Amino acid sequence: MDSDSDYEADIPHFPRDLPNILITGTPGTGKTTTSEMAAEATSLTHINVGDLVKAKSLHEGLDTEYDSYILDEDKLIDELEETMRPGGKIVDFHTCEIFPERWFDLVIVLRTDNGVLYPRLESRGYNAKKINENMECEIMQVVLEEARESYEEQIVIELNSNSIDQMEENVSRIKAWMENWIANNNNNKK
Ligand code: DAT
Repeated sequence: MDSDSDYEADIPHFPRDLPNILITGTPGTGKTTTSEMAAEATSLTHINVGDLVKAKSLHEGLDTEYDSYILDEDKLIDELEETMRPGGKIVDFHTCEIFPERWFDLVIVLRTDNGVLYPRLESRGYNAKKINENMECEIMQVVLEEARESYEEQIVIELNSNSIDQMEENVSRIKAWMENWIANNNNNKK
C-alpha cells in the first residue's frame, strides 16, 4: 500500500447531506461557465480552483514558459479540506488527480472537438505553446484518463461541450443527477 492510500484510509468518509461534484476538462472546454450555470440551477456552491490558487497564493510562483502558476498541491488540499466536508460544492479545475477520491460523488469531464476548442483558446490570447499544449491534452484525452484512473468508474461521466445547447443539456443532467442523489441519500437514512 503506498502512502497516499494510507492517508485515504486514515480519514473517515463523512456522510454529507449534499453531494460534491468535480467539473474537470482541458482549459476552454467550458468548466467555469458550466459550473456557474450548474451552481445557479442547483444552489450548490461553485469553487473556481484557479481563482482560489491565485487569491490565496496556493502556488510556488509563475511558470513563465506556460504563463501559468505552479500549484502547491498540499496547500490547496489543506485549504479545501474543511470546505468540502459538508458537501454541496461544485469544484472547477483543469486537473483532477490531485484531489482525495473521498471528496467527490460525481466527476464530470467536459470534452470539446478540436475545431471548436482551438478558436476558444486563441480568443483567450494564449501563446502558441500554451494553445498547442492544451490541444494535445484534449486530443490525447489526458484529463479523461486521469479521471478514470483516480475515481471509481461509475462516478466518472464524459459530456460533450461544443455548443450552448449541449451546455444547457449538461446543466440539466447535473441538476437531475443531484436531485436523484439527494432522494437516494434521504432514503438510505430512513
Ligand atoms: P474553462 O473553464 O474550461 O477554461 P470556460 O467556461 O472559461 O472554459 O469557457 C471558455 C470560453 O468558451 C468562454 O468564452 C465560454 C465558451 N464556451 C465554453 N463552453 C461552451 C459551450 N459548450 N458552448 C459554447 N461556448 C462555450
